Amino acid sequence: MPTLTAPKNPAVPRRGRPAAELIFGDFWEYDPAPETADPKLKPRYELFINGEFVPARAGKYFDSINPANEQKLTELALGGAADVDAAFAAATRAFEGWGRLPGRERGKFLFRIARLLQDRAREFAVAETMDNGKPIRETRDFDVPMAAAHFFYHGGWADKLEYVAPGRRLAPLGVVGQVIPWNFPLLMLSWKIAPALAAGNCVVIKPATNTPVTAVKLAEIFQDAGLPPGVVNVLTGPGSTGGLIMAHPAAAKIAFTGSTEVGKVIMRSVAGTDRRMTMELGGKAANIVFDDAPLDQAVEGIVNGIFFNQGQVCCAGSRLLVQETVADLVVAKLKQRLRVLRVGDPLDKNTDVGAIVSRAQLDTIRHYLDVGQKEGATMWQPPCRLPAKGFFLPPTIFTGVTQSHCIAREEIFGPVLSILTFRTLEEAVEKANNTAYGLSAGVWTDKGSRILKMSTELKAGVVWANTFNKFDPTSPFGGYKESGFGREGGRQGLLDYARLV
Ligand code: TAP
Repeated sequence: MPTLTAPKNPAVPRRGRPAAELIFGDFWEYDPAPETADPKLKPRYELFINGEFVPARAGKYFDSINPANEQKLTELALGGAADVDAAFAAATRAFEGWGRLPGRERGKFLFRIARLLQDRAREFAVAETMDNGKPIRETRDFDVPMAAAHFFYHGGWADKLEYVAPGRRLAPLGVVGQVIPWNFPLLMLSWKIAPALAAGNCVVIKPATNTPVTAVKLAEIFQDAGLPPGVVNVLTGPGSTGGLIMAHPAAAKIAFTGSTEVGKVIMRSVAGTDRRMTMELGGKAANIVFDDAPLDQAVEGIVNGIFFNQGQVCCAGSRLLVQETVADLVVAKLKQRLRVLRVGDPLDKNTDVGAIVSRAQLDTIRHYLDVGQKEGATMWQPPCRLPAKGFFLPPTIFTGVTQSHCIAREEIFGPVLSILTFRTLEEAVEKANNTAYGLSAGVWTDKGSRILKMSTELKAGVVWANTFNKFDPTSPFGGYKESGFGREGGRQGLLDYARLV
């Protein structure tokens, strides 16, 4: 039996005598609870072009690394210019048939893909966790089910497209070039592929170099679902391959999710062409807590907002704005909560915070930790034991942050929260909107009228009220300002993959 010792941590301020805190890690440890399903990884994956797995023309491969232990997971073909041309040629041929297929037939393929993904859900969850470093709890309960939900949802639309824009018909655009990032690899694939196929388009898509595994595994599902050859082509490879896809003359539309920096490069490369574009870019969301908010729930929302997926989330609540009257209390409660977050092996079912996706991303985040301290903000991390190998970082908060600090303005894309305060609603709006981005925001308050006022005033594509990071295929998602344009999900997302006739 473990012996109880005096609590080591400062108690949350209260009236009267401070209550003793129960900090789990001080008294006892969880037993390991590793997920053991087989991710069924092959030693090598080829490109998926015209319904077949084929080697890259140049015969080159690159490694995918497990960020939790720095070991090689598998190797993947490195697609180049000739492969991009072959993929677009296959997609253009496939469009002749797919674009004319009745919607109810296209829908059947989407439903089949969704069901096959559900059948292999555990295998995909483990593969995603090993490739990306995110906790198995998240891949199992969020990434994979949500990816299947996107295929189901869009399967349902495929034979009902006349209701997307009542009184008008929707026609597909043709071949769509798509490039996605590493933070939600499977989910971003489904956000991109499902609406494109439902509307009758064919696809050439590139996953990120850091996380290509679930893309090639999803291609196996396309084969098993009997998807006609060429309807979806998956090209693994570096950023330059993404550039070739975005600039390819056969692309009727391009859809990019990634950093604002690369989004700008792509937009410059296609300036002057008439292709349609969707850009889902970076963010620096304000999560705003008023003094009448249910504070314990708000603290859960703050934790979910910035430590979900190690903070590597475009819409992460990376700027916390707290009303001055409750700021000390919220920070104290937050610190208490962070002490019990479990950082470590992403395959352990009890892990809350897994590995950062790559050494390069870890270095970027650490750079921001230095910058924040040099700028004069106060950094705090809970005591935690990090694994000896792998790319891990404790959850981190900065207090004493001002609007001009880099850590309040730039997207860090890691488990780092910058905390600012405000006195009035007007000041909260002004500070929240004082950013180049406009992807998401959160509001915590007891008053419905204040929620309505804030959601009108905040310049963000999504405003969550008394919750954070809630997603649904029916709900359009996208940004303002440097967070991009176009929407994914819902009726609006379908309109971005079609012409109105
Ligand atoms: P990026 O570095 O921009 O990479 C995104 C994708 O673009 C990767 O597949 C990358 O390939 C590729 N790429 C790199 N250079 C390219 C070029 N010149 N032309 C075409 N493609 C190129 O972003 P990331 O680091 O993977 O992801 C993090 C960023 O994505 C964050 O800023 C985050 O906010 C944003 N994000 C936004 C959203 C939405 S919905 N707004 C969702 C998720 C993520 P390589 O991997 O091979 O470099």
